[in-house]
Amino acid sequence: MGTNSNLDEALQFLREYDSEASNICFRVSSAQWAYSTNMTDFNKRRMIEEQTLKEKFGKITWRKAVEFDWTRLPDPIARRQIKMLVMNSKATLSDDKYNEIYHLISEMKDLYSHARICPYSSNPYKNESIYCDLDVEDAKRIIAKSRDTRELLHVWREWHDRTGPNMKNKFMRYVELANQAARFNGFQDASEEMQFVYETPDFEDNLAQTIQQILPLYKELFAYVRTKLYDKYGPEVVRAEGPLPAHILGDLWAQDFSNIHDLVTPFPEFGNIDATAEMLRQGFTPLRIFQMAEEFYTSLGLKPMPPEFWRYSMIEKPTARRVQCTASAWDFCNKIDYRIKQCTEVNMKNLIDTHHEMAHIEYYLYYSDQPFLYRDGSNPGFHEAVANAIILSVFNPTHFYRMGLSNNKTEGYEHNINFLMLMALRKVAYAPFAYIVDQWRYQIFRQGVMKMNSDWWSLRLRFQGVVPPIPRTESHFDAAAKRHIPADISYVKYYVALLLEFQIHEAMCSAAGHTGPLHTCDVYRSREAGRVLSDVLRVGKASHWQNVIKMLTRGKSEKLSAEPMLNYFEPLLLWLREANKKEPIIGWMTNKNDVALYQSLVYAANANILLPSTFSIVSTVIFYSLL
Ligand code: X8Z
Ligand code: ZN
Repeated sequence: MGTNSNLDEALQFLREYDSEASNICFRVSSAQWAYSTNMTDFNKRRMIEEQTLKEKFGKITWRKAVEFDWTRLPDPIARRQIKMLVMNSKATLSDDKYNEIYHLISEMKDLYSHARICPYSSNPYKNESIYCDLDVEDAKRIIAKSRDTRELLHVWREWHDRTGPNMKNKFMRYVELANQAARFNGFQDASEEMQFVYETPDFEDNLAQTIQQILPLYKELFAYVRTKLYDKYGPEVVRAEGPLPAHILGDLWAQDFSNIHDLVTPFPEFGNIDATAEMLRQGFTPLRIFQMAEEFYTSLGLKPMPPEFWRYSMIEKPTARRVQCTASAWDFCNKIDYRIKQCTEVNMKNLIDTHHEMAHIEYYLYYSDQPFLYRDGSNPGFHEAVANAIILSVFNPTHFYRMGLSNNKTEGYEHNINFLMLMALRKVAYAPFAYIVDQWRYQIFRQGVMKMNSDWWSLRLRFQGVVPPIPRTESHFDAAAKRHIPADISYVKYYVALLLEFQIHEAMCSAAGHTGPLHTCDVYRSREAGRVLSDVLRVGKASHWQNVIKMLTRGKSEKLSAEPMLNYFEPLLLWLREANKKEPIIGWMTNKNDVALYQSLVYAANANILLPSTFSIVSTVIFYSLL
């Protein structure tokens, strides 16, 4: 850190930074947009050139920022902004190492995105030529739809074997460099640095408390799902009181169980929420879906989409050129240009996704008057939280009824329980996964890379009750089967977002004067709810996120809380308790075979001796890192 504490110079530096950073952000976004909506080699080259310029700018900015001693700047706004720039940690590395870590991340990302797997063949001896060209989307689709456990196992194994092991060495070097960069910045290691953006010393404790609050509900859900899967697949695949194997939960990472909702729906004869048929019957178009989403926001008194949005957004898949179809919302950083890119099809999922993406645009519009560094969510979870909080109102039988998309109010008890079950398979099932991904990363940064795979599965078993479907060793690297690990993208923000989503929903519902169960609340047309939301959006990152929660909860709390989420699922919890009455174990009983599936090295309890394990010797000499 430097010694300059002259406020005028700091303010001048920040003014220049603001205009240059906005300008560079505009150029990079424009080049990225050009490529994403027209994937030519030329556009790709231009995009890479602009991104390289941005990286250089980042490094130059950091050099200027460290000349200041931010701790002694008298103005809190300038102090916080300069601190944010200085703590852009990787820039502290030497040029060689800085380039090396970015190169490693880009290589790992390439390995992940180019991973391809072979399709399942029920008869491997049949002489047919097999093209091993299935990508992650194909793998996800098969795991979601197939109910053939041999096919599920094949796809699960292929995906995990063709991603992690190729990246393991690169990842270990990346851990070393990330830790070095963090230490240069005065952190103990990269885990401390990853948490720095949350500006809260007890952040990890706050998270640990919330997951403990959620786990009883998760365990009820888990026990119920296990019984249904046991009925479907039998004792060969599912142990009656044990954890569940990761390949039969309908998701490649076992993070979201909603793809198996057909197997677990409490009252199948009552069906579930689905507006697609009605949308088609009414002749919906992509444009009408966008107009409906905009009307949702203006009904809350929020801003309409600006003219540039309607002129330049890509709301349908073009036929004449290759585009990236993943839905996304764009801020071009010039206070004029905001766009959505989405290959909209007329169905309920796209209706929901459009509302979600447009919430991001509302956020951009509301914080556009903040300085560049504060044009962001209050913490990294806020953007997703706000967008998903809106979805809790929109993806809701009450809302569909009000919008003329369902013809009866589907008020009955059974409908409600079916709906809450679907939501729980998405949200409650996701909680422990979202929590452990960065718990694992923190552990690796702190304790080293010696037993990365068994650390991963220890957490999976402890918090999710999930085990690998086949034995794994340290030659595997199963965490890297999830894109965010090779791509160096923090994950705890999704856990934070999950909690906040319900906190925001509850606050808006209470402002709207909603009475009755939280899951039936739809804030459509409530100006009061809109005011609560716009107050959050306007702040951007200018204030500590705990102040924003305080504002949201009218001073009642400044913490992340699981209470609103538990409140939302309360009727389901009561139903699950009843449904699970005969279950001897709510949750899962772990035995030594579960642990033996992934502990390739067992640790002698009485000494630091590492013994190679076989499945038979795993016995009392192991100490379990389990609950
Ligand atoms: O990674 C994503 C988005 C990009 S921000 C596609 N999500 C997490 C995931 O896929 O694991 C959205 C939900 C959680
Ligand atoms: Zn989003």
